[in-house]
Amino acid sequence: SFSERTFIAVKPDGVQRGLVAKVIARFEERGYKLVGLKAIVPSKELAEEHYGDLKSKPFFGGLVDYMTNGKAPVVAMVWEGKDVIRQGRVMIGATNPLDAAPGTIRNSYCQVIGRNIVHGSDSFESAEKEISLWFGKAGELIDWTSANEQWILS
Ligand code: YYY
Ligand code: MG
Repeated sequence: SFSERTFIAVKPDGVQRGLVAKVIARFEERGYKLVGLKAIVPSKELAEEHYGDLKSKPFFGGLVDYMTNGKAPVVAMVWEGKDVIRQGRVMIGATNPLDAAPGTIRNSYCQVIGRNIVHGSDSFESAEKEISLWFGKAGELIDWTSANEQWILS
């Protein structure tokens, strides 16, 4: 059956607040498959490329600093499954936590836009770009078969 991959990251505020497991649980419990995971303090270059489409925004400098200053790492992940790019965005909720629907990650754990704890790719194109940016090295993503798949997908 058709499946796709998305890039999901717990940002440094989420790591600092001990919310890594909560974020992972949402994706794991829905039956999505974890194919890549690492804790990383991204370089400035990586963060600037990741948020490249926001370069002209007034918050860009602060955003890059918060992602890269090493007060906590980013927990970077790739999740695979049906419609996971769009579903991941729905599960995460609106960029501004005050607009995020009840039950979403940002509604459950956040109050302000600049500390919204989690990132998710917003399209197939950004998923491709972000996965290769954060997991570009050979062997960092694992192809494996979940024994649960037949119960989740058939
Ligand atoms: O994809 P998403 O994270 O929901 O929002 P983006 O519009 O891509 O912005 C990325 C990131 O930038 C957002 O999660 C918080 C931060 N940000 C901000 O600090 N202030 C804004 N007005 C807009 C976004
Ligand atoms: Mg975005």
